[in-house]
Amino acid sequence: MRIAVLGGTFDPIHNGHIAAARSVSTTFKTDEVHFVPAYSAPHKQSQESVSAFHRFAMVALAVSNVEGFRVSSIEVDALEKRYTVETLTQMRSRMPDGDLLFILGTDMYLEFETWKDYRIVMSLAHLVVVHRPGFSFREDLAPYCVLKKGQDVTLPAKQATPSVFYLPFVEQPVSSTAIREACRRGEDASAAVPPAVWSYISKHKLYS
Ligand code: DND
Repeated sequence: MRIAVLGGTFDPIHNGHIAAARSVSTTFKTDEVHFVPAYSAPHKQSQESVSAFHRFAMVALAVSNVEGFRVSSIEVDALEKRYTVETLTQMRSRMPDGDLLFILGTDMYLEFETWKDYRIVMSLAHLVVVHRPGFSFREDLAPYCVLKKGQDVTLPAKQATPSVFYLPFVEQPVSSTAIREACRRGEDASAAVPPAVWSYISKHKLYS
């Protein structure tokens, strides 16, 4: 079993998240991609704009008709802040032998050594860093492998040494912040999110 995990605040989930997950899924031939909405993001001082309930619901709507994509309640069920190291430890205990990959954008990788027990995170899962426009890939943290689109990838058999893969070909300029701001201005941001998510945002007037 090979599972890729995309953790996020998803406030809201958008087409950039979906496209990044698709690229990882295709490149690594994953069996499943698990989207893990945070109950409360560990690194953000301010509160999320909308509740974990709404953010979870939007992720569920976005992935429900995509083969191999799942939404995981592992963090929202905790009803408190969860660190990625805790989430991956829990996932690893349920799947001791499979391949676990953790997806993050270049923006998050830039501050990765500030994450709780980041070295342990790297021993629990292969890191897959996807390019996020405006944020360069850092080369100083760990050995890494830059992948080309369509390249065949062999994962190291054991997690003895941390492995970091970089996908430079993901090119999605969309952001949750821009979507929230557009909604606040009363603009149409429907092109940036899956249709079911836009209907949900509109129905519940989430960011207006
Ligand atoms: P975000 O708040 O950045 O999520 O959180 C990302 C994950 O990092 C969550 O699972 C957090 O729990 C975890 N984290 C952060 C800090 C500290 C710790 C853990 C810790 O354990 O100490 P967003 O919803 O904003 O984004 C989700 C992911 O998608 C991120 O990795 C982001 O970089 C990426 N992304 C894009 N990638 C490519 N193109 C785009 C993207 N927009 C977001 N346009």
